[in-house]
Amino acid sequence: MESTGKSTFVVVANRLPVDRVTAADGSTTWRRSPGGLVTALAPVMRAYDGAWVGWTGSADDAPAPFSTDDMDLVAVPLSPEEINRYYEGFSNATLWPLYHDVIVAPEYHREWWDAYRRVNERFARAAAEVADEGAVVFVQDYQLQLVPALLRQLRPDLKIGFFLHIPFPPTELFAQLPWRRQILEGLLGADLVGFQREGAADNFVSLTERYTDATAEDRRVRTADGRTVRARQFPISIDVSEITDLVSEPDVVMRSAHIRDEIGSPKHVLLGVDRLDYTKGIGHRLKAFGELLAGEDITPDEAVMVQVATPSRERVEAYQTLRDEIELQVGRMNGEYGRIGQPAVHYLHSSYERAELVSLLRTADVMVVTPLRDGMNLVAKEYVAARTDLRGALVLSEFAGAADELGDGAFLVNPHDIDGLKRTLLAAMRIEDAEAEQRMKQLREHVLTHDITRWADDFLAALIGD
Ligand code: ADQ
Repeated sequence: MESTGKSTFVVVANRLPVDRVTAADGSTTWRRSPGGLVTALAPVMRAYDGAWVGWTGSADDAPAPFSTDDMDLVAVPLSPEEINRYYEGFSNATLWPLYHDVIVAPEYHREWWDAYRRVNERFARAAAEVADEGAVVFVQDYQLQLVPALLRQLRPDLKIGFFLHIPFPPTELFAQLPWRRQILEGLLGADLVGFQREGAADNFVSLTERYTDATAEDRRVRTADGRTVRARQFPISIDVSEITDLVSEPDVVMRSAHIRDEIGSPKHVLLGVDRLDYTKGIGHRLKAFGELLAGEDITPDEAVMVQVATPSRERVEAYQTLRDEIELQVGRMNGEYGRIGQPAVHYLHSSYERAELVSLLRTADVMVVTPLRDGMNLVAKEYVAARTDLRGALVLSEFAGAADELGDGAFLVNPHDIDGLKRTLLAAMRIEDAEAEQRMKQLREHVLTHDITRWADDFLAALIGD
């Protein structure tokens, strides 16, 4: 359907919340993509005649604005060179590693920065065109950190919020960035800047004092031109009802029992579900599990690991290297400890339907979430939501944002400490039913009362109500 007019609520994100579906006759339609953000914002979209500004995911793709699911969609085109420099380059090979503790060395290239700036300007112009007088604009994530200030220049009448889904690094790391002042000034164009963790908001505030002309008191930054910008944590969450609805489906219950059978009904099923990303600590968890098998703390009959590694950013070099490393590690472990029809690690490099993913979560006795750094980690929360049976144990890295909220019920670990990780995995495997139930109750109490809708409501109330 064609659209549109002006909108009083505008979301700006790298990707549009839809995927193109091509029918047999070549005609195309759009299907809402899965994901918490669009689910959370859909009711706000409907209520306020909302628009979403973003890229379709294909090069040089610029369909005219259109409507679907009560949302006006405004496509921002990217050329193949921009995809390479702005998206794969500056976003995913400069900012992503820099903001995740430099696990991989960030690359600094001036032509990537130029593309980042140009693309951010294009997103800001598109948002400025679609926003009604006095509209609320909600900008998402690290790919678009310049948009708040660029948009404010074009449209000082707007109320602008920004949310960063990934960590915000401390001074010692952020200071490396040749364009640190420009990024901070970009963010300071917002009225409210949201982070996953309190520490990230603190990092941002002290960095603005150090590298811009702003001054700060508590979490309020006073800009050189006299505006106040607030910074605060808004820990993101999941669509709890999506998971609990799936869990209650007979197919999912049956599938979960099947999966356990298919992997040889071991006493303990350990599960990891991650994008194949070097931030997720997949290698560390495999190493710890391998050493447990090597030391005969557990046998391959007793414990099996399932590792889902979703293909991700496959054109970025560090991701190609990581894939080789992980697959080598899995191959070695299976060569060493597996038997015919009975690998020690079931490694699945694939994307899955939600029902299959939830079936896996229900099968896992121990969910192993060991990122070296993670903004939040939704998989940890999805596991908790899936355990309506109050069983299972969550091993969670203290470097995931989720540790702030789930630290009491989860087994917290430092994934760099391989001995600690081994001890924790064993403790989680050997947990008594009563303790598992008590921990899971505690975890569920938090996750069920803090879902994605609450996150969106909290952020927008703080933005609009100031
Ligand atoms: P991600 O780094 O992608 O997100 P995460 O928070 O775990 O990480 O979200 C991944 C999502 O993808 C989950 O909903 C998960 O169920 C789904 N998923 C994973 N593997 C899948 C597969 N094989 N098939 C289908 N679905 C799969 C970034 C930040 C995080 C932050 C989120 C939200 O890096 O720290 O929590 O954004 O802000």
